[in-house]
Amino acid sequence: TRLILATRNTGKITELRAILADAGLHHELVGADAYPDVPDVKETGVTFAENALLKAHALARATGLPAVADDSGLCVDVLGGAPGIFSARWAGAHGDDTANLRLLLAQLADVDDAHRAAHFACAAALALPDGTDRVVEGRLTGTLRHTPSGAGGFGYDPILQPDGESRTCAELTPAEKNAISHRGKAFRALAPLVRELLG
Ligand code: ITT
Repeated sequence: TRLILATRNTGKITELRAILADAGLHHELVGADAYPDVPDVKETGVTFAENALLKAHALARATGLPAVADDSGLCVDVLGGAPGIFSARWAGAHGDDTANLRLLLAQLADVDDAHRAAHFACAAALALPDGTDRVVEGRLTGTLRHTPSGAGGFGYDPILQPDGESRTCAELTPAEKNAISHRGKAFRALAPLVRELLG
């Protein structure tokens, strides 16, 4: 069966292909870019789960095929959970990872190491054309560095150092990141639900 990945974020797509294959899902995975006529859904939800479901349902409805979506972000304790669901457009323009990271570091410039706790969160949603859905979440906790380090991954990876690690997420190999990441946890939990509903 064909399974739509309801995202245009290439960093997510690369990770999802590896995570879903490792979880034993062998569907033909097609990114949202394969359906250019389907307009992007407005992410009007107030939680990661709501937004992931909105994205999955929009693609499933428009294509008539099952769709999975990822809504994710970085939640910083000292900022009351921000940027959270606004992580992709924290500095204004949607998806400007460099500007988002730079603004966040500026906002945290005076925050000492003891108060730089944060976590990545990911909601993984599955929607079928008939409206059936499932959603699960995963987290990766850590602390935020003062300066970026590493060239792997995407987004805020160069500043998040997972608990128990001496490297940032951007310094981990892709397999190391997927083994502990919010996205890895969420989609490994979603995989059996996909299998149950799609076979
Ligand atoms: P789609 O809606 O098309 O999936 P998007 O990039 O707009 O793509 P989100 O609204 O879920 O997706 O925003 C996620 C943002 O959170 C992303 O832009 C990153 O800045 C950040 N983020 C999510 N997962 C991350 C990860 O594993 N490492 C670093 N940053 C991450």
